[in-house]
Amino acid sequence: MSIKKVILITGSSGEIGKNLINHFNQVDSTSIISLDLNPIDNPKKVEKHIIGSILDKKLIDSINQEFKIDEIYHLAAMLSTKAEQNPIIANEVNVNGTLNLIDLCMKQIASKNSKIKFFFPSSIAVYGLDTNLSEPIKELDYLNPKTIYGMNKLYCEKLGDYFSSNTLFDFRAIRFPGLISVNTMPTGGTSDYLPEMLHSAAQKKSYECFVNSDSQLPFMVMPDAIQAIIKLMEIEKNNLTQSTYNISSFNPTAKEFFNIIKTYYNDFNISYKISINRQNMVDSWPSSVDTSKALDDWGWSPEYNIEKAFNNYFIPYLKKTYQ
Ligand code: AKB
Repeated sequence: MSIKKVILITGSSGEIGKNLINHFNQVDSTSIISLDLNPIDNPKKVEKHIIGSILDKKLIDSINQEFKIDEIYHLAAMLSTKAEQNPIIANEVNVNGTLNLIDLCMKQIASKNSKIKFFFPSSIAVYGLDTNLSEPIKELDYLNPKTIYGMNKLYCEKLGDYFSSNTLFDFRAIRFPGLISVNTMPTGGTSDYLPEMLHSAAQKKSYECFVNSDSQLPFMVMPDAIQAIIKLMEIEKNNLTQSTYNISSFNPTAKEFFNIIKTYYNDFNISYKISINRQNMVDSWPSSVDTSKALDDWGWSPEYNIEKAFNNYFIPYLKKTYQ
């Protein structure tokens, strides 16, 4: 009988977590241990769901005692808008929580003397721009985050590289753009305006947008995000020239996205009530990122451009869900 790969997913009830569990649930050779402050939708999809905090060191230690873990997908985090409202708590969750999971890896390596892979979801928030730039931003450019969330994510990237001096600790990270999912809604993010807009239209509601109509960020659909995580984690380490990569697919302004939605939901209306704090965050992030290193090192490119996203992903699902 083949031995199953044991993976631990933190933040398993979040947007990426839910979709990652759905992916691994289709993979027979994987045993999922999930950890979140909240219950998960379908406990049958995982070997064991643990309700608890990544800050609970006793809980993390009990996980270390109970399981021999092969991979960790550490998705638990406080996103940018909520983090900016609670910077001290955000730092505790986003940094010390991550350190607790890295410490778990060190203990796992010490006890089983075998490799452990660690996936870390970084963010475009690690970039800090004072003016809007049209050229795509590369991984080493403008690493001057203006938000606590971006600072947290950049520091955790550095922690991953630091602990990789232990060659059995295999740290890999993606700087996610805004993500749009049909089956989940974001909470506490700043890029939430596009998914919120789309879901409002699908529910025949108007939408009050918290950033101005010219706001422009890189985005991608959730299926591409999940496939990118899998692809990055499966590629042989010697193909990678760095630990952290940009990925993205499309970058419409809020107005452009609204205009496309309008072609499917012609009664949909939008208004703007700008949140200056959230506008400042969006304005400090790049409108586009250079994804060539992900293509060169691990062959990644998005399956969904914005046209395919609407025609093959958003509309078929949303029209069926909100008939
Ligand atoms: C957020 O808005 O905080 C996240 C992100 C872009 O990292 N969605």
